[in-house]
Amino acid sequence: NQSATQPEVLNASKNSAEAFYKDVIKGLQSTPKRLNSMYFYDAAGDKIFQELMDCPEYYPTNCELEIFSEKTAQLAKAIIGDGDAFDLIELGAGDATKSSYLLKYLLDEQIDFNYLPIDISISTINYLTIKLPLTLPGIKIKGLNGEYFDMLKKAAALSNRRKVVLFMGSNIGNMPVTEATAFCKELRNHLAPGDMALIGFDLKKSPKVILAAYNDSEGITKRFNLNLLTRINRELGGNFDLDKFDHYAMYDPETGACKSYLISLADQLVTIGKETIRFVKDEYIYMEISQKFTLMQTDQMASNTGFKPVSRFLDNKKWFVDTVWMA
Ligand code: AVI
Repeated sequence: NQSATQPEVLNASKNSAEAFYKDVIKGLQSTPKRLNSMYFYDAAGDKIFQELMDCPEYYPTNCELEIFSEKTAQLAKAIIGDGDAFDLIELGAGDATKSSYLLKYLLDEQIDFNYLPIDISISTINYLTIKLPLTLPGIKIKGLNGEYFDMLKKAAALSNRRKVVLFMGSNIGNMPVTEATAFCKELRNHLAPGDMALIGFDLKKSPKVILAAYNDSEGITKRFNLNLLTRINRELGGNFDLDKFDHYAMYDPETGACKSYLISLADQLVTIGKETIRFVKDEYIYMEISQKFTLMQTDQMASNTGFKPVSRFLDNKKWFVDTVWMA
């Protein structure tokens, strides 16, 4: 049976090139100019993000890795419920390094679950569906490539088991708070009572520590941001000159917003397909928000969006939290 041995991937991004073009043009024709950081993750962006996760200043990955590697049994206990089979759905799975601790534990304990990683990056999904069955024999995996809620709908159509949705890595921080709230509400709408969400939030801490993570000394974050311009050049026929843009990051301890910008170093015209975008010197493109939270704000987010916070897991430094919410 050929299909049993093939990685299972569902790909819903048919019109993705057109949507990417429209989004980029709309963002760059807005005042102020902006680009959506969801487009950071092409194959090159995935690689730069890996480098970033290995760099000493970028702490969130290590904090969450500590939680998943040292508190695996407690995490598992929090999501297993009464022991019935469930679907473990991971939004923005990345390379699943952290969740693999949980997956291995569940497999070792012979818990019946399906693992459904969802990621916007097809290269990530292809990698996971090939790699995980090798490193975690016996895992039942189905990769879903596309936007989170489109794929959650697909996941719901595939089974009516209890769902546990992982949304780790402080990915929720890449939305402004109002959008994150709307996101959690929509997530709740895709779930039934008894389903769960495990969400990773980066916590407020020393502003210097936070800023350094988004302004690393090796310039990896700068390359990560500039890579989106390279991607636009390649995929959308753009002519950005990367030497004419610099990276600027700032953290506001009051609001908890850490923001990244690309600053135009000159008056310049950039062509993308049939559109021309004018930049004046020092004009910025707003690239990304990485919102930081207090524990109280995470609880408020749960109750404002129809969830009940049931447990939370922190790293030793208390820099990062994985919260478990019940729908
Ligand atoms: C994926 N996301 C949670 C990262 C973050 O920390 O906001 C993306 C990132 N951007 C710059 N560094 C890392």
